[in-house]
Amino acid sequence: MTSILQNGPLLPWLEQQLAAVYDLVPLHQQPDPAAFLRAEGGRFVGLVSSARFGASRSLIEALPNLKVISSFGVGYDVFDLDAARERAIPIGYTPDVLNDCVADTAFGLLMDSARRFSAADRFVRRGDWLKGQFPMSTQVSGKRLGILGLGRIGRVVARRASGFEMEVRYHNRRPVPDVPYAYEPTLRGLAEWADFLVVISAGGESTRHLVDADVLRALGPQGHLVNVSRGTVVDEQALVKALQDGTIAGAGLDVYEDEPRVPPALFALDNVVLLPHVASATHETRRAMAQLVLSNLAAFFATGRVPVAVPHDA
Ligand code: NAP
Ligand code: 8YV
Repeated sequence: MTSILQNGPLLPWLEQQLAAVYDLVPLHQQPDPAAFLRAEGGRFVGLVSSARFGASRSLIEALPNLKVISSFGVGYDVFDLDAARERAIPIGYTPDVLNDCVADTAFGLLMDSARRFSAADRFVRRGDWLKGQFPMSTQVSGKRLGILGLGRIGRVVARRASGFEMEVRYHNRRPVPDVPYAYEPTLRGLAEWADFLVVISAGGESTRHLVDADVLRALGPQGHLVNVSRGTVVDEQALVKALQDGTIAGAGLDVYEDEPRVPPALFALDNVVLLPHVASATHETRRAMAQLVLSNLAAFFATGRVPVAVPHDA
């Protein structure tokens, strides 16, 4: 049986499917993972991991016979791509199948931040409706939507916006051909123009703290920020301050800089909606992601190729 190392917990259904076909060993269940890797690292030809747990250089180097990695998730910011490339190890991942649910979540957070549904729910539960009216909120339809990262998911967010008659502009490093949305060459310019700024770029070093205090000032006191990308893209301390002092009106967050730790200062604020990184977490999407993890591995062992792999130049 082919030996596959598992880094971090996965969907139970996926773990069962993997264990039925491979000699699957969960590293996180070993009493001393480092000692286990020293003793047994040579046994594994495959590594299965996720956008949450990734694979560090030291893990990849501890597996001298590793030939393939298969990840549950589309973000690859927690994988050491150089370490994998040096040994020509392909990294399977799960793009596209999660676009709809992540875009839906972005739009849900946008609606919630503007219309204050979560805050209104808390108001009703506290019994405050018996004492008076909930304050008015902000209209979404017909407004301006800025998208940081018009990639696979960003384009679906833009399509959702057309149902709300919103005008869409975006910022990437490069303009995207064949889209009907205006390109803003700077993120600051996009934030200045937008009523809502949705962050759905890639994570990693190249996007670290792109949304900083200056960008939040440009978004302004009527503006709302939504982040479904990675916590690292937003300077979290600057965001907390901007929400506290009214530099921006509100925010909807699915991701944080140090998950699962959320800055406690945010718990006290009524103008921020906090989700625990669940944008892709529906039964349908998670099953489709799991299928891709399996089919990427199966194809590699049958043909030597991973059909859906992180691009070589990523
Ligand atoms: P994608 O198709 O690769 O799109 C990424 C976009 O980010 C591209 O438009 C890219 O444009 C832009 N970008 C990358 N670096 C940039 C930079 N330095 N400055 C400005 N724009 C930059 O990826 P996707 O499939 O849409 O996924 C996007 C990300 O969403 C993933 O990487 C992941 O981190 C996150 N995600 C989160 C969840 C969740 O559960 N919250 C779920 C799925 C995905 P250029 O290359 O032209 O700059
Ligand atoms: C993952 C994600 O489900 O795909 C990504 O990049 O962030 C989520 O869809 C989550 O990180 C678990 O791996």
